[in-house]
Amino acid sequence: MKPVNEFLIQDEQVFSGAVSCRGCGWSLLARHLSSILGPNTVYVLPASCFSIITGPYPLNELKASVVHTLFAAAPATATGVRAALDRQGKKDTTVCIMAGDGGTFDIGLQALSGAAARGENILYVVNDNGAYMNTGIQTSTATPYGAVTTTNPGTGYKKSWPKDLMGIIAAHNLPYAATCSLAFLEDFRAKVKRARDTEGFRLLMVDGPCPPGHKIEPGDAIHVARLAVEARLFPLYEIERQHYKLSYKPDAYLPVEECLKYQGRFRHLFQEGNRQMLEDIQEHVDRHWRKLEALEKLHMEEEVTDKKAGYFI
Ligand SMILES: Cc1ncc(C[n+]2csc(CCOP(=O)(O)OP(=O)(O)O)c2C)c(N)n1
Ligand SMILES: [Mg+2]
Repeated sequence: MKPVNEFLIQDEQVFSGAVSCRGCGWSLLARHLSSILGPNTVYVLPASCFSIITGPYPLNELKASVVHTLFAAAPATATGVRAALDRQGKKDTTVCIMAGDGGTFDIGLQALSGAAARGENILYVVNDNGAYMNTGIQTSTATPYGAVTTTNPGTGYKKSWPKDLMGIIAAHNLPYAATCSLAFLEDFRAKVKRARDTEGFRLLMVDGPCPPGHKIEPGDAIHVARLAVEARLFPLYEIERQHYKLSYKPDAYLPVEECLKYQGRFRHLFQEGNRQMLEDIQEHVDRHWRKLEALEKLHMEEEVTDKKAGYFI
């Protein structure tokens, strides 16, 4: 028989009393991630909300070792940590970066690309909450089209599409990369396990609920995260050496507005005269989904051909 709560964490790797906001994705992410990675892990943290949440010693949240580093430098720092551990023969210690979207899509992108291209044996986890939340909700290149932030206020809402980080990552030919949602914990935990057990540079991108930044009720955080997946705003998929595989295909077609309407950062989209923007977002989302489906199909066709040719035997 399955336990009543199959996600009940037996061996907590975080201390109680996190200083995160109510409904913040960072704490839930850290709790589940660390429960799988275990104590034999070194976390490398560039500046983000999580630097504050995990805190300086002795106020640390994570029970494992933590290295706080510069905004732009987490993959370079992690490279050094990895090399030092390997030199000491500690090859089974996991090195895990936990970074925000600002530290990943923008400021740390060059270091990320370098470490990924070198194939460093590092797990990179990015909590994509769609803005520089820790310093007061400034726009990043992950901020969704149409969102209001403090640097895109009022009618100056963001008018460009977010960067396709996963596309950039796929181009690095990584052994494993995946998108994850805290509303789909079983899927998230399975991907963390797979990433943990893969050698080389791995990346997990997690949709990060942020009640103050997204202007949602803390109690709605997971519900909104679930709607983002159901509406295909945040599709769940895995990429293995440029081969895409969708992890979840929603049964019903849920319009994007069913998710956006809960978030105050999109409130203006529902005002008179702004209907076209909602349609533009829907079209963008539909096109991206079709692209993912096409990439998945390509992968399946290649696999059939490869099997016929005997490559996988
Ligand atoms: C070089 C540098 N510039 C600016 C900052 C200030 N700063 C600290 S955290 C942060 C926001 C980080 O945003 P993100 O990476 O998205 O993580 P989040 O706070 O949203 O979790 C900024 C701008 C800094 N620490 N270092
Ligand atoms: Mg952020």
